Amino acid sequence: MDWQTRRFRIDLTKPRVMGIVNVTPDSFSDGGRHATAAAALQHARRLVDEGADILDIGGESTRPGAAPVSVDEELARVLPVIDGALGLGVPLSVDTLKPEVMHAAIAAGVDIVNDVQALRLPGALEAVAASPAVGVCLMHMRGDPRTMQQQTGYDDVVAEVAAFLRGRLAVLAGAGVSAERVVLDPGIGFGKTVEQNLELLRRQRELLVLGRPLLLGWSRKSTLGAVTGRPVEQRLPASIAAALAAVLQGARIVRVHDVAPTVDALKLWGAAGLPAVPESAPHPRTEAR
Ligand code: HH2
Repeated sequence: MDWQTRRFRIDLTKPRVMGIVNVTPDSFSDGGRHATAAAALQHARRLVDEGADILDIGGESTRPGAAPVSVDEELARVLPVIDGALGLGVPLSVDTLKPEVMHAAIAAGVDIVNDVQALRLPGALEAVAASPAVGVCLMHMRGDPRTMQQQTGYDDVVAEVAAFLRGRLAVLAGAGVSAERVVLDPGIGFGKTVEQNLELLRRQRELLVLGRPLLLGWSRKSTLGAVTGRPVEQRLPASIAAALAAVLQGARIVRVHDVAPTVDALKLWGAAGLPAVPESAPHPRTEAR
C-alpha cells in the first residue's frame, strides 16, 4: 500500500517514521527547544540523518488547554522551516488545522497536510482539494484542544472513531480527494481517556477495514505517563514500545519525537522478516456493524 503525496509516493510495505518538528514555545514535550527557524531546521536535519522518512512541521501546540496562535504567528513559525527543509529529500508535512496555513504551506511546497481536525474547519477541505497531489492525514478528535478532554463519553470508542474516519474519507472523496492521498489516525490522546487510548491500541486492527494506512502518534503522550508513572522526559522506552505495538497492530506510519531509537527498534521488523500486516483484517465487532 502506498501513500500518494505531492513529490513522493511513499511505499508503506515497511513501517515509516514521521519525525516531529515543533516550532513552538509550548508543545507538551519539547516546547521551546526548537522555537526559532534556525533551531528547528537543525533539528529537522538531525531527524533526517537519524532516519526519519517524513518530517511533520507544526507551529501550534494541540496539547489540552494550549493557547491559540494567530495565522500570522503560525505562518511566521512554519514557513521558514518548510522553505529550509524542502531540500532534505524527504516528504514534508505541515501539522495545522487552519485553512490559511494550509494554503500558504501548500504554496510553499509541502507534500502533506496533517490535520488533527480532519479538514473540518471551513475552508480546510477546499485548501487540500485545490491542490491535486498533496497527501493528507485525517485524525479523529472531539471538540478542540481546549475542550477535548471534557468530551470522552463514548459507547464504543473504536466504532465511533472508525465511523468518523469513514465519514471523513467519503467527504474527501466527494470533494475529489482520492483515497490514495489519505492516511487515517485515531488520534491518541485527543478527547480520549487513558483506557480509551489503550482500547484503541488493543483493537487497532479493526480500523484496517477502512482500507487506508494508519498513522499513530503515541510518542511521549500522557497515557504512557499514566501507565508507567513516568514524567514526559522519561517516556522514551514506553514510546518505543507503543510505536512497535502500533506497528504490530497494523500501523504503517508512526509519528515520533525520538527518531533514532524508533528507527533502531523498527530495524528488528525488517531483520526478522516480519510479515506486513494484512491491509484489511475484518473483526467480528466491526463486521457486525
Ligand atoms: N499528536 C500531536 C500533534 N499532532 N497529529 C497526528 N496526526 N497524530 C497525533 O497523534 C498528533 C498530531 C501532539 O503531539 P506534539 O506535536 O508533540 O505536541 P503539541 O501538539 O503540544 O505540539
